[in-house]
Amino acid sequence: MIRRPDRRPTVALDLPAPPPSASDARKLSQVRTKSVHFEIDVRRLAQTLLSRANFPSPFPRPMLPLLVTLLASLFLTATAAFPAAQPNVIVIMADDLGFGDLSCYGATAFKTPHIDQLAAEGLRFTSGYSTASTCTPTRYSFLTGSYAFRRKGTGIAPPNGHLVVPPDAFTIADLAKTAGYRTAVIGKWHLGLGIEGRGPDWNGSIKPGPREIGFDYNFLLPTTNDRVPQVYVESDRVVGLDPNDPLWVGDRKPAEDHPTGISHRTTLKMDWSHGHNGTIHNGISRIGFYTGGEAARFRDEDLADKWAEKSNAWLEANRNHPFFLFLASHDLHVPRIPHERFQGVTGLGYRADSIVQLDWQVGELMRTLDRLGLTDKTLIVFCSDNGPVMDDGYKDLALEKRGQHRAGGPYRGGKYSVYEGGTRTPFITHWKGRITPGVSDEIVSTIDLAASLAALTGTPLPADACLDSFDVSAALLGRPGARGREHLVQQDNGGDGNFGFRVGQWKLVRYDTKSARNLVVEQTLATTKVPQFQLFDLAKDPFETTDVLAQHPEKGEELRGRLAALIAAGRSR
Ligand code: NG6
Ligand code: CA
Repeated sequence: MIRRPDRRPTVALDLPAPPPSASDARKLSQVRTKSVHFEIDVRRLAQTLLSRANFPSPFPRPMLPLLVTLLASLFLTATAAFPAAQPNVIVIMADDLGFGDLSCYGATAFKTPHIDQLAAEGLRFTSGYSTASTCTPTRYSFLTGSYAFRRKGTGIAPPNGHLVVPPDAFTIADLAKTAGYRTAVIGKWHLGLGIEGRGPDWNGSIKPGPREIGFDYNFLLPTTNDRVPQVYVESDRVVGLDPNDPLWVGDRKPAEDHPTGISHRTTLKMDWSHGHNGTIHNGISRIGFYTGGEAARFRDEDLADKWAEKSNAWLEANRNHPFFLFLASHDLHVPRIPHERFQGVTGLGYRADSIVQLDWQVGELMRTLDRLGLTDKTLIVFCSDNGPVMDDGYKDLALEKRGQHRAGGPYRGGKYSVYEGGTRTPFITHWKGRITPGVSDEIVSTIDLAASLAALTGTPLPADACLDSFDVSAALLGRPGARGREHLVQQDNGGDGNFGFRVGQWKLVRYDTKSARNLVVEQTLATTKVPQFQLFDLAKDPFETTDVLAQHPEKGEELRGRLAALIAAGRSR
């Protein structure tokens, strides 16, 4: 049975803590103040100690729970003045950001000073991974703690796609709520909305969505900005929609004379290179078609400012309460249209300009946390949803203007591939006063944030949820001797039997399709033939150039067997 918390959105006011009840531990885990948070730990600790202690008790057994509660309450009264050990948590997920795309990860062609500061004051991981090499499966596994390849239909979500996280799944947002946090997602969603078979009801109540899977608040770009429609969804409604101008979204041209990227190509402000030739909005043609909702449509240029505005407002409103914020930037996904003030700042084209915009946004967030006095109470995890791509469908000169910049850094392959560059991405943790600054080589993945948050907050994970999420919290905080994952599965968009399987220095690459997409990032997007199985020694060959399967057949067999068993088992935790 999956245990789910109360998903009713919590209000923005600080409510007084209800009195503790010995009979309902679940209720206790949902109460709303930091001081009571702390009491959950004390209660659990006291219970554990009492149950383990082998001393003769002067009290009859049935009285023990009451005694525990009394002790806990006394202890609580005595310690309520101390701050809770549990941090606020902000996960900043960038889009298509490669390992080599930040100056703290070796980029030299431009600077990312705010993210560099985050890394300099925190922990910079050299083996931090997104779980998949495309967006939807990484986000699915981040939220559910289970590998996306275990569930059909978790590949890149289409414009009218339904919510791919089952509403009865236990998510990281549920976990945070169970621990008493307020929860929000702001930014790119791309996990579908609405029920299966119907998708989002754009003109009505868009449910289920984030609020049905554990988030109190959401302000979203529904899919990606190269997909229609260009509108925000707040709670369960399209923002600013005029009921007299309903929004229609579809995958067929609605009328013969509907202007598209094909019929009106010469009018576009950014031309497409493949796909992306449907409805035109803001001079850019998209994947899919839509009409109406004119008043609700946004400009691509304003997305980052909107995320900053909304996240600042939400942080302000929840400053006195534990919070969990999933801040999902759209930078640097296509169409890469940074705000006018960032256009041209790097001289490397809009792809790099969008990285500078992302860096600005991180700076804004840090400034807000400082202003609200929350920097030392907040764990920030900065990560990406997949590796880099140059030409992802628009002629934005990413390739032509890149100069010496290598988006994948020292790794081969990018977005869509299971080579290291597809998922080994920037990964930084920051918690002022708690994390000793440094660099970590431990293996951590975005899928581990659920189990790690459970450990950090002292909240038990239901046994049948978060099936592939490991508690790497000690590694995330850089505790001496702490270990990350022992093994890691990398996947592409899913469904085709393509996997990377890393165990320490060894990496098995399995391509059941025998073809790899985006193996070479610095060229027009292409597919390359590859053997079904390859083995690489990442310690000697981080770029995965020399297949050593023939030299180490037993290692290859071992990893093939382990990967197959792990897939068949349905879980790895
Ligand atoms: C692909 C799109 C690509 C991008 C990707 C999703 C085409 C030809 N390509 O299908 O442009 O949108 O989906 O990217 O349509 S992701 O980062 O959200 O996974
Ligand atoms: Ca992405």
